[in-house]
Amino acid sequence: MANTPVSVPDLGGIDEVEVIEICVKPGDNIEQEEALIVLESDKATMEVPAPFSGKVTSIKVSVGDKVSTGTQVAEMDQINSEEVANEANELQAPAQIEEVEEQSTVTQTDTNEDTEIDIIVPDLGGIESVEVIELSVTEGDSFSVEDGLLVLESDKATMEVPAPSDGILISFSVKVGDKVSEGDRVGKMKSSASTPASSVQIPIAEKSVQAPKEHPPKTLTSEPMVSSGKVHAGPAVRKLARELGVDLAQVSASGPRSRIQKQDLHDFVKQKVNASVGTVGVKGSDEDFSKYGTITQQPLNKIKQVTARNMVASWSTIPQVTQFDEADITDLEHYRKTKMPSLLEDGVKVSPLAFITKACVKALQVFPEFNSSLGPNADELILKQYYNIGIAVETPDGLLVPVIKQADSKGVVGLAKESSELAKKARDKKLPLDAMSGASFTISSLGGIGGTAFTPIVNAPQVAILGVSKASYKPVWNGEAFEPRLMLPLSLSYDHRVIDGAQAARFTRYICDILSETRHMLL
Ligand code: CAO
Repeated sequence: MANTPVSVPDLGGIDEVEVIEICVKPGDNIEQEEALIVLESDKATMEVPAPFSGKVTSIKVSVGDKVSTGTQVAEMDQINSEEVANEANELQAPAQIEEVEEQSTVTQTDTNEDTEIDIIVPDLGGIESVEVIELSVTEGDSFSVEDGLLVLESDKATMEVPAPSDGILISFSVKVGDKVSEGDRVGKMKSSASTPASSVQIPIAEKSVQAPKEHPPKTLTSEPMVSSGKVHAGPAVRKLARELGVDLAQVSASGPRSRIQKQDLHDFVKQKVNASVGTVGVKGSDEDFSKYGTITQQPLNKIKQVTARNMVASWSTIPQVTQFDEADITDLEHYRKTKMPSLLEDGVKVSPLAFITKACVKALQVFPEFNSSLGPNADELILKQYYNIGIAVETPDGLLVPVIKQADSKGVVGLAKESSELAKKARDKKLPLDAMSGASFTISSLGGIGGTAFTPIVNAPQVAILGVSKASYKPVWNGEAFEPRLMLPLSLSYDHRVIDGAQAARFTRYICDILSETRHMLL
């Protein structure tokens, strides 16, 4: 049926309530029972749910409007109008809308000042049992009359049980998650008000128990991260918050009387997701490039996606600096080319990489903090007594980093063989997972390709990575003349939380010195 009016259900005696949230907009398709608007009285919040599944055609109220039983709040088109034609005349929201009366009761056990009184669940307006969703104060907290002591929630309504007088909480006898019913005793408080005789039911809405404020109310909002009675949110928002695992105490409220709206929750989650994108995800562009010209799309394989995530995580969490230097490898290259076998078995060559790996191990032994990781709270350094060197390998599917384990126990030829085998396995997709774990330092060599320098990204949780570029002859002043020397560019990126610039310069220089003196390599 088209444009069926939806009205405020029976408010159980309350004259007027305020519209505090509009949860839908015209054109929205919603399910039966989904909230259309949220209403609030002084102490209770309730949703007006959709009486049937259908399309919202108009909203008749605005946030801040006062409405009463029977006020029309929206119009909806029913999805299957034939089935419900008979219901057309009675489209007030269904009876399960729980209105929570503003009546809470206390049972007083003494008439003196500072007397102990029980905190009792008030009239729940016909609802049998509700859940305790917040204990808003803790033992010893002082509060003022009307401050929320605990929050109860049914499927569709949330209510605070307010303090019947100024007082101090002695204890709660319930915990969050407990189900309670009208009349249940949920705790004890010490009242500082002079109140009527024992066993009198005191409607909280009546301010008859107001007393001089001997105990200044505790500012609950000053307690960090604790869900408190100062968090105001409707049942739909609370439900969504629970589903998303969001602590409402952390969400800024934009609604009237500091009430958290659904949009606030969405904004909060969006903000968190964006903030954590660096550690958990990779964000691309949502721009439509096809408006500028022809495009094709190519899915990224798993290796590239994982690499992207790791890079983003490292880049966004580690303050990285790159130190550049050059090693004179003229003599080393002469040695390699004349003294090393040109080909080992299976066509394996001893490339400069094997010497660089050996030099790195020696440097790591002298500068142990480069062979470390930061502890979980970033307040301690975990120094590794093993030297497992990751070698970045380019494969058709992307970058893989197999690890030469116990590189300190291997000679140059052994290192050359192993890195060559690992690179082959990586390219043949035969690398077992454990061959890529446990590295304590990484080398990324682009020396076989070209380039003068680059800034590799630290392979977290390691703290440093050595980039190697292509060696080239350069004129070097020997004190008397320029000499052509083969210079190898090195780029060391490091975690500046762990390593100081001076240490990085010394470490890189040390590697250069080792590579410059062939005899080091023969040890
Ligand atoms: N300077 C000059 N020449 C170099 C050199 C250097 N720094 N490093 C290697 N070479 C030479 C080698 O001697 C070899 O020459 P010959 O064929 O004449 O002997 C040639 O370049 C090719 O070497 P290579 O690249 O096949 O072998 P490698 O041992 O140097 O490197 C590996 C092996 C696996 C590191 C390499 O193949 C590779 O995949 N590199 C890419 C790594 C990468 O993508 N890094 C970027 C990651 S982002 O940080």
